[in-house]
Amino acid sequence: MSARPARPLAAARALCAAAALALGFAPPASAHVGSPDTWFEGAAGPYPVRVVVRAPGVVPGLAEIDVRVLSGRPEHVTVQLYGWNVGARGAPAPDEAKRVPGDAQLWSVNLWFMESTSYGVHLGVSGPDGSGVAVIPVQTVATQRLAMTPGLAATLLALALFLVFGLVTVVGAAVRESSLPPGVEPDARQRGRARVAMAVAAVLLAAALYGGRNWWGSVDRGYVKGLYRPMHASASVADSAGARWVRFAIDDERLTGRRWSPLIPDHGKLMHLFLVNKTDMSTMAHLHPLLRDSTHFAAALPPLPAGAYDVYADIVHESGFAQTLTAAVVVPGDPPHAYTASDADDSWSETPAVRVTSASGASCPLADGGTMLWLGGAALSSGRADAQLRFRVLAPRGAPARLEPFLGMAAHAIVRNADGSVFAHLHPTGSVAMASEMALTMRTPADSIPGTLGRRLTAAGDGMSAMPDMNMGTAELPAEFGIPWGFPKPGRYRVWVQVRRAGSIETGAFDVDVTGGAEPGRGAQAANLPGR
Ligand SMILES: [Cu+2]
Repeated sequence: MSARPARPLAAARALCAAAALALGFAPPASAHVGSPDTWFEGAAGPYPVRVVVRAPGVVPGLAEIDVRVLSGRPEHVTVQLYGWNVGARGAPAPDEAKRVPGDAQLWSVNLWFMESTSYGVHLGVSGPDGSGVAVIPVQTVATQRLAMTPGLAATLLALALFLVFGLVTVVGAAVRESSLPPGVEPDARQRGRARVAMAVAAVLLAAALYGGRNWWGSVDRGYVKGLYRPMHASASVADSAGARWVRFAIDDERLTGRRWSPLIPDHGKLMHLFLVNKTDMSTMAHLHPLLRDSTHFAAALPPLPAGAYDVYADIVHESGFAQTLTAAVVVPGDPPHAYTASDADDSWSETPAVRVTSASGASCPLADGGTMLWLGGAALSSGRADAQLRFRVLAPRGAPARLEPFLGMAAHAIVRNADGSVFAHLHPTGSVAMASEMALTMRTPADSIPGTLGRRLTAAGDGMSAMPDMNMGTAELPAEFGIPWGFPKPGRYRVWVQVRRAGSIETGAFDVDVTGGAEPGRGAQAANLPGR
């Protein structure tokens, strides 16, 4: 007997149910709001790479993948799509990327994403320095319905009219004179029969067109129904036992009576909850709520200024599917309450933001007396894979700061635009959720039962030391770091950057005016997305 599961069908059914819940019911535009592209920085074996996957916004759709091999002598760059629950045998053959002329480091390839699901893009790089693979989590969801251009509609309509009238004419001619010897004129009876046949043909064609229109409409409605609709969530503030709590509930009616696909910890936390002051973005809190049950979370609320707040919750499913849920909450002004953090890594910031210019960058004073520099010189909007926001942190006396890992990362950036239609949580590794990368990398065929992979990831030291390139331990980090990202659309953004120095979390805040026209690329489509 083999050691396979005794009831593969049952396991498969459970898996499908989990997939339906993680994917079918909650397919967001990746782990972010209003920024559908995936940014990744990591290593494919000996080759450091920076990658951007431009989401097509429709499924099936063609994604554009730009790969920058930062050093080494690559000869081949390939990409291969693995569905989250499908191994190498279920993956299509790898596609070869081509060099982009005029840029020695840049490679590009277009890839079809056929389903709305969680994919691991396996990026292979090989050459005389050896070969290696990086796994980039990409979530494909349909976020838009492409409209037909007037030109195409007019052309199709003209062709259809030509075919309809042509067919009716052919039927009439066939009935009228197909059986006549050459040169003989049809008589009145034959003309009459032809008119009847043409009328019948016209009615049948009209019925076929009507049926076709209904079919077109139902396919269209089905597609629109399957479009991204964020899971409904709500947040509230409650005082209990002398402390103030912010509660977060995932209360979407689509979850009623269904099992919720298991969550896995990202940076060791099941949920990262961000509160941003709605009116002026002057306050940002980054909390890690405790799990009350599978859809209810609560965190001690820091003493934030009273006001209306936008709430963003980052979660990752076992399938590697990451999503950001949104809600809103009003923080009341009274009574003053005692605050004890419910999670040691919770933080909030009222740091006044400094304005960034693309030429000179900006310098933001930190609470510990040090400084965070936004390094100038980079474009504030970019369509290619070399976009990176760069920062340097200085200690109070101006020397490079000795940074420590904060939640397993050198830095965390939180980006929100002025109207709240864009929100992103980024790291030096890009926009991908670390937990997604781990889930897609560590998944084995034995993880087909919901919950198994989550337990294994949790057991692997809060998921922090499970992968070699993420295991920073307590090693000292460089004072300067880059965060690969491109702003998805023009406008005013605020960017908060969090690092840890001497045991405390320091937050820098920057205001950025992103102009349009700087090679908008596919990002221009994102501007049309319903962000939330
Ligand atoms: Cu983070």
